Amino acid sequence: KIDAVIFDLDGIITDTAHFHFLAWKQLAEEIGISIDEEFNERLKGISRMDSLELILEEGNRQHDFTSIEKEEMAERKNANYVNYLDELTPEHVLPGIMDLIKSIKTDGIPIGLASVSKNAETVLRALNLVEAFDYCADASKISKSKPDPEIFLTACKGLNAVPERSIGIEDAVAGVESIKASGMFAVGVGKQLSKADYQLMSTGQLQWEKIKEAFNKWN
Ligand code: B16
Ligand code: MG
Repeated sequence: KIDAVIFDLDGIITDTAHFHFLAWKQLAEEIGISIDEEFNERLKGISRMDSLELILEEGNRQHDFTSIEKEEMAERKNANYVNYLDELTPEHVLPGIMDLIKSIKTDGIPIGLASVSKNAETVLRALNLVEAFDYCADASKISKSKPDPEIFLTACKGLNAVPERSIGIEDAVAGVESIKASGMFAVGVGKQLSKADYQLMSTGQLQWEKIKEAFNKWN
């Protein structure tokens, strides 16, 4: 029996991971730090302030700014990111996701969201997907971002689901670690995710029957 399926947002439901990258890249360039897509893998699933710290470390500038300046930089990045969100429409739901959600619902299994993004609700609204989720963990009430299991455990709790009987779907290294630390079955979409219990290269390959099969073997 599967209690719940819990989705990550950025990079799984839609490609906002790319918008986060563009916004961080611009901010980093403003302070003379250059970041590439490979470095960006480390920012996925990491909270806004923790992401900024990683970027400052990358440029060896972690001691150059006051906390007020850091807050201001994080706000600037967010304003830039939110601008990109204006372009988001239901067409930007990633391939395979709508069918997957439909199949899970047909089986009567509750669906949750485990995103540490404070913009998660705005994103779901733009995608017209608010109704699809039975429970969304509130990022503003989470004290530790991924790889800590807090966000996935909160989503499980909200759905009355036992983690060991639930499935988490993630595109980030820190996200897969968070799922595994919670005790759930981890579906990883993308490279560098060998810690996942079931790994695919793109959301278009997500098939509910195959995921169930893998979960049953693991369980
Ligand atoms: P915000 P997820 C995460 O969302 C993103 O992967 C990460 O890149 C971002 O920094 C974080 O949310 C915080 O987002 O600045 O919008 O609050 O992967 O947990 O859905
Ligand atoms: Mg993600």
